[in-house]
Amino acid sequence: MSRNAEIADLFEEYADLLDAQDVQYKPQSYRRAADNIRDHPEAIEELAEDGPDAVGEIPQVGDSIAGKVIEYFETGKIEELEEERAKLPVRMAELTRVEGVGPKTVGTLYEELGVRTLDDLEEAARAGEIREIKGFGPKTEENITDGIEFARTVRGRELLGNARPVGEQVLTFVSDVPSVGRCELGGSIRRWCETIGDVDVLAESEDKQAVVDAFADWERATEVIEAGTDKAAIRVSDMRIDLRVVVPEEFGSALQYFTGSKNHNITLRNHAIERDLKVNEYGVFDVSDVDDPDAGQRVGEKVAGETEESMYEALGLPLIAPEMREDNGEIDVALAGELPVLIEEGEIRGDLHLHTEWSDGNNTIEGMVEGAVEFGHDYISISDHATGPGMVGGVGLDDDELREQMDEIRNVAEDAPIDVFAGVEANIEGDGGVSVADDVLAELDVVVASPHSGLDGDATDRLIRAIEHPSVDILGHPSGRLINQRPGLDFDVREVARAAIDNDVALEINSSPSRLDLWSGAVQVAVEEGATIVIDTDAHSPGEYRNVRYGVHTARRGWAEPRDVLNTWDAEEVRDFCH
Ligand code: DGT
Ligand code: CA
Ligand code: CA
Ligand code: ZN
Repeated sequence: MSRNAEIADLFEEYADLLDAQDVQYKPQSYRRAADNIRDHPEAIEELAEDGPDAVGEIPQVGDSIAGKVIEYFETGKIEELEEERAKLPVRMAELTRVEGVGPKTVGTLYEELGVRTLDDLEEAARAGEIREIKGFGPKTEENITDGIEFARTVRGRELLGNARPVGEQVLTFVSDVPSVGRCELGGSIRRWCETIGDVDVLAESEDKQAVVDAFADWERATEVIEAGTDKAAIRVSDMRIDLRVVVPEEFGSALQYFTGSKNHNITLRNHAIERDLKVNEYGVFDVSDVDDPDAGQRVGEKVAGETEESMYEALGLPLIAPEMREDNGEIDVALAGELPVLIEEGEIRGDLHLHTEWSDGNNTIEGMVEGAVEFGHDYISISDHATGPGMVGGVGLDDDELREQMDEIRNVAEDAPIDVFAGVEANIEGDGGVSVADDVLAELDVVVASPHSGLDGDATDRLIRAIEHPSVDILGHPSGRLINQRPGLDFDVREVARAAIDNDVALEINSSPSRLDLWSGAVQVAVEEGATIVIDTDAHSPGEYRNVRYGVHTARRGWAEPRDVLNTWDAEEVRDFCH
């Protein structure tokens, strides 16, 4: 597991800090470098070992950036970044979480009002100071006030897409500590929740102290929050990592307990009590001959604990996938022997929503095809933005440009080793209309329609009208939410799912970590109704094809089976569905 994302984050922060001070061009080049580092298939720490020239092989990474990468691996910091941090001592990530507040606004607010934190920002807004700044005004101030409230409710929870790579790095590190046998992630990150409070890691070892010590000494830890005899907590990449070390006989029970969710565990415990069993982090115990089952943690006869499977088996249940452990009826369904056979990452065969430099993507059609071949897809659909509401700065293609691009896609498709469909991502207008001429839509293979504007209020009718358009095949990121930034549209998921079924439209799980839209609860309703789901990445570069796993696990959280998901089907079946 590489450290590419960690380095990319640093350069993005650097770009934000420069942007905030109105530095021209440089931020853009740092952002491009960050994107390419994040997407690069080779581990950057290994390139760094080979020296600056090797790092400079990454596209858009010049001598200066390569030098900073080397500096970071050698000294643990980048001097120039430290200087910028000192010049602008603000909580950039926290402040830019407020919708409508970007790095430039943060720079201005710091300069004019000394705003460093969310609290400062709220105080300034409440005192009416923001409207006084040149170029701001009462409307901006009002938007900021609304945004702060939302930003507060999400403070401290990291996106799964940021937490998961860090969690996997921790796992690799702990697994390599001598004496460690099995090692797994637990908690919300193992259940693939869309946001993560802290990262839980569980290891088995007969030498707990040695594992705790190695963990607390990890070079990646920026802080040791606590370190005891069998557990410790450190901070890595601004995230809290909790480690617990247990003996092998209790690994399964501890993993089951610390995976949660809390409510799943409570329902499981009640189920156990009805069977004269006691379940906790130390095992499953038969307490039928015990006077007081609450007399201690390990009372009764131990009947399971070494593996998670044995835990569930002792309770008369098949193993329930971590993604399903949310107390949504999974224990009853498991008891009835009716657990769904969940979709798996390897079953995805294509991607039907992605962008090229024809709109706001950063690669060519050929480049995206090549990336898809490497990733192992059988087919993709090129779906650049159409012009329309929500598309700013001339990003979207008009009808003529879409026709021109269609010719180009057909050309590329002829020589491609996989199926390449001609698609579009059209905008859903305020009344549910679709922002591309009907005759153009009719010629395209795959039409995605998504909301990009007017992203609040109830939108059930608006979405259903878009679904009813005869050419629409996929409802893209249906709510338009951005996790931790804006809540997006409200709609009746069941009604939208029924309309989708009636009109042969697939409902998208957009796998972009800040979207995950549909979210798991909505997927569960849609799948229960019998709707078809499609798991897309909305990739703007080939590296983003990898994000599909976040969509797959969101689908698993919504109990989806492979047949429920359009892009587990073969290219011919997909072509038929979208005809
Ligand atoms: P997070 O970290 O807020 O994203 O969510 P979790 O689910 O990872 O929660 P966390 O880290 O507080 O605890 C990890 C697991 O430990 C949790 O999923 C279930 C278990 N657990 C923690 N506290 C309790 C509790 O009070 N009762 C029960 N039954 N389980 C608990
Ligand atoms: Ca946790
Ligand atoms: Ca925890
Ligand atoms: Zn898109």
